[in-house]
Amino acid sequence: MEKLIITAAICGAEVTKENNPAVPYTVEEIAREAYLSYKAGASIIHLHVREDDGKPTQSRERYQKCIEAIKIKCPDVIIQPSTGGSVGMSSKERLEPVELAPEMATLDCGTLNFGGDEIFINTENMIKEFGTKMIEKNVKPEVEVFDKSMIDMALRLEKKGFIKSPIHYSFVMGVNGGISGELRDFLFLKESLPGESTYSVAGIGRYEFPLATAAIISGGHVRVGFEDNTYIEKGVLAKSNGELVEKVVRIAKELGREIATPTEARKILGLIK
Ligand code: KMH
Ligand code: ZN
Repeated sequence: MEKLIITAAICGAEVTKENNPAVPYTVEEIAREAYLSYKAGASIIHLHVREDDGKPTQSRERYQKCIEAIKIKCPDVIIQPSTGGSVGMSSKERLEPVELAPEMATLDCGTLNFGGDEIFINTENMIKEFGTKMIEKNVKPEVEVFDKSMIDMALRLEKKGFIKSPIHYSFVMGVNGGISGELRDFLFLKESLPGESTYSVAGIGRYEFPLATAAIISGGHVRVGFEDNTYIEKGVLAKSNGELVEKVVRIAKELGREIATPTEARKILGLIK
């Protein structure tokens, strides 16, 4: 089996310091959380950024500052900005970090309810626009899958030339409005992928570690972090994103799966030959 790529989603756009005081907002806090994750074994940082007061932003300048600060502490880590941003942002805003030509960025492949009255909008034309921009900037997309239909959309757009193959997917499972975090649904997603694909699994809340374990034993990759879950175990807040990554490393070691370095992750994802 390939080595395990661990992605740390350190910040997100929805989780706050009220959920867990260790959620990073400032450039320094974001760089520190990235470093603790990297030191623990993460090779990819899935990055959202905030203003100092915690307000989510897609500002290119803020991303630039955070990326520079992360690179000082983690020179070889893969940085994957979000183009999802937060619910309600325009396409133009969301695409801002792609202008920096990062190695990777997320590509959300469908619209879904996001709890209450929130709708996370990703129309077909938006996905085409985002895919085209990523091809132009030579950015590898990570296709975010909140439901099975998003795999089908990515495959249609791959055929039409808006997404390059092989596609790397991230199954984000257990969002209120998306597919559940049950094992049956994970197997359904995984078995729907063409053979050359790679995929990572992010379980929301209590699904984080059970789905990480399922991904480890089935040859997938894993995402953990405060964006998805702030608890290290039931009722106990994690002290840092690093602590969540350490737990995945422990599970992987017990199950005989080695952890990929950033260079190994680049090879697995086709970022380098
Ligand atoms: N914050 C969510 C609305 C992504 O990073 O591409 C979208 C999200 C997905 O987090
Ligand atoms: Zn995200």
